[in-house]
Amino acid sequence: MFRSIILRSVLPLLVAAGVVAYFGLPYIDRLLRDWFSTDMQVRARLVMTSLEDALPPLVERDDLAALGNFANKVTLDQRLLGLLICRPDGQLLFETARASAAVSCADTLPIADGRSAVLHSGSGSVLVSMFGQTPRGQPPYRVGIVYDMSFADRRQNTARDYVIAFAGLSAMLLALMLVLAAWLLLRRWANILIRDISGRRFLDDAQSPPLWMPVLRQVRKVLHEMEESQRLEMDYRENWTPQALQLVVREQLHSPKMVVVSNREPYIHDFASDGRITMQVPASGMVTALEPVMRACSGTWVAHGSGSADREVVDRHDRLRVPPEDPSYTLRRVWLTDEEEEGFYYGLSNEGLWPLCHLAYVRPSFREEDWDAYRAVNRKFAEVVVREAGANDPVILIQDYHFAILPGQLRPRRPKATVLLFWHIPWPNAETFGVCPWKSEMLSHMLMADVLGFHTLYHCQNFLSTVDRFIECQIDQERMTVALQGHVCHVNAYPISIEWPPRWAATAPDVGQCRRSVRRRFGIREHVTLGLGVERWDFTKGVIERFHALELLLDQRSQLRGQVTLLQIAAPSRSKLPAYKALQEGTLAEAERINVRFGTADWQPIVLVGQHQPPEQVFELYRAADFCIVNSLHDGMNLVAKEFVAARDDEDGVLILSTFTGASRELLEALLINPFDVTETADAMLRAMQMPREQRQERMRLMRRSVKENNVYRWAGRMLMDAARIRQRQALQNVEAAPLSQRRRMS
Ligand code: GDG
Repeated sequence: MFRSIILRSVLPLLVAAGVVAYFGLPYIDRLLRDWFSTDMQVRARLVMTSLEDALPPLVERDDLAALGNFANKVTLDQRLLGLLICRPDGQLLFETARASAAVSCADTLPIADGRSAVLHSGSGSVLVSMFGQTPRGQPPYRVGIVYDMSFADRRQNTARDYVIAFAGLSAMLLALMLVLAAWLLLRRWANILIRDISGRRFLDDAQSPPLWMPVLRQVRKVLHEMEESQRLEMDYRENWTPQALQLVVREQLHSPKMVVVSNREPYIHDFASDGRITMQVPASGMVTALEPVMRACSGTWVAHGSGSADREVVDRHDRLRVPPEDPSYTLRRVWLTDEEEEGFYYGLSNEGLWPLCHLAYVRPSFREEDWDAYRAVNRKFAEVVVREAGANDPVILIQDYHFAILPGQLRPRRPKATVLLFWHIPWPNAETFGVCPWKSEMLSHMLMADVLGFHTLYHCQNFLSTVDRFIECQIDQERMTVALQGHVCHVNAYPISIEWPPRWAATAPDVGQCRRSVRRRFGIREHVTLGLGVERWDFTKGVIERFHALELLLDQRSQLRGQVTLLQIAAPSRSKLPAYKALQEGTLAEAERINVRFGTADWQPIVLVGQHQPPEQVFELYRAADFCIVNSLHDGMNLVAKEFVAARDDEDGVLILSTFTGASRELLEALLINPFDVTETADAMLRAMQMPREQRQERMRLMRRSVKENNVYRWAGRMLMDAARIRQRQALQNVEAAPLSQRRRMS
């Protein structure tokens, strides 16, 4: 491109300058010569005027010596060569030495009186001006004043050199200006054109290709970006990816400081029995969902450092970069005392709010000291978040029921922050929530968030009617907003999901191999149908209920004994709490009872693994199973169901799913059951065992498409796009509210 600009504009200009110089120089020469001649003539006339009075008596006396002296005085001017005095017929009367060397009286005959002519002699050119004199009583004579024209030649040459240099330089300068103007015009044109086509701004200042980059390459680069961006925009609807999410953060939120806050940390470091430090990814739906989002967006994740070796691996600011294999964000650990953990985590969060929000019929406990600890820990996190957020207007994503009052604690400290609170568990109806002794304080603090997210519309509506019942505020049911003390909170449903494609898919063995390896590991024979359950060991997940359903099935259909095994992974969770301890004991006892009742030497109806499994092994289990059962009594979403579907790239396997999970709103091709109905659950197990392969595949195909489209990048992307819209609206309101003088400064 640069070469072509040179060829097309600079060269023609230089050629034009050459042509002008070639044809113009003789003209300039003539012009200069005329100027000098005229100048000489004027000078000659002046000299003649000064001679006019003194000359006639000297000529009359023929006093050559006096004439010589007189002439010497007059010809002090270096350029004046001398004088000639001739008779009109060419006879010499007098001449100075330098004049005679250049010209004779005979040479001057063609020059009329009062005229000048340039004559050329061996020593150079001279200008001779002739003046006729007719003194009274004397014969006429002519005075020739001879000027040296060689200085004019020299000047002419210098002047010509200057003219050529000036013309050349001007041409160069013009060419350069032309190139620069063309460059800037093209750049602007390309930018405007592309922006017009796309309706968006692609070249923001930070991203603009450097000025020196050839225009065509710049245009190509911008077109490429546009194409990429359009592809990502199409992806928004069908195929959300980490790149699409990054684009939202960059383009719509303008890359703010992102801070995620949760109780559970994504990586836990513990001391093993031999003293080594081990690392574990906890069994947590929140971590499963948020971790890939943070990998894509980066930023800081603030969480409770709960591992026994957590302090060993952080820096002096309690931070460490994760994930260990490819660090892309910062984990900032917050330390809690045993008392804080007791009241905040075990107490109010898991003995109060967790059972309150899940209709699993476990009675919530509310203790004043737990509430105090809850408030204190929220305050502690608020301090850390404010410090980590640094900037004035960060985006803060608060996770779950552990931090219901955090939005209210952050708002006064960071009024310009965009605060999102996502509630990972169900929201009960107003009546149920009404039993919480601190409901008003909790709700009004929650409403200080800008965005309040739930998995389903149903939970949103429950929340709005709870707020309506207990808080003095303005609710816009249509827009789902709540205005409280001048702050507007947007309530919306964002169904959470998992990363797509799943991380382990690239390295997992094929399904056949997974089946063989899992069966070998757990002693399950080839012909036995393998049912799978994977959960955090929690009373909401319906583990004992599914055992009862299997028992009923085996009881009613004795031919199925020896034909089906339920492999149950139960990762211990909140084991300190009485309800969870009782659940674990109850689960173990029920599994044993059923195994004793039906089991044989080479077959067990239930294989219960009460231990946390590495995530890649969980993935292998999903691939090995014939059916997966998710019969939660109540579940915000349930990611196990989605993980099972995502793991089945062989498009096989049956999902049994509780209608009391958020996931059942999306995975309609699962066998949907009421988990409280043991018979229905048992029937679903039977259907799963008997379902023809084509039907299994058709259902799985449809569910896979749904999980792929509604993946976790879409979940985060939709929330962040809403956050971006709110930020833009707030910025506009600030501008409109500002006094005119301030507005001018802003713009
Ligand atoms: C809450 C809401 C909502 C389980 N055992 C192991 C293990 N897991 C993983 C699963 C899954 C996660 O734990 C459980 O996710 P869920 O969504 O089922 O449930 P919660 O932890 O209760 O999560 C829930 C979720 O938040 C997200 O919003 O869906 O409704 O209750 O990813 O794979 N992971 C490993 N070993 C195990 O033994 N590594």
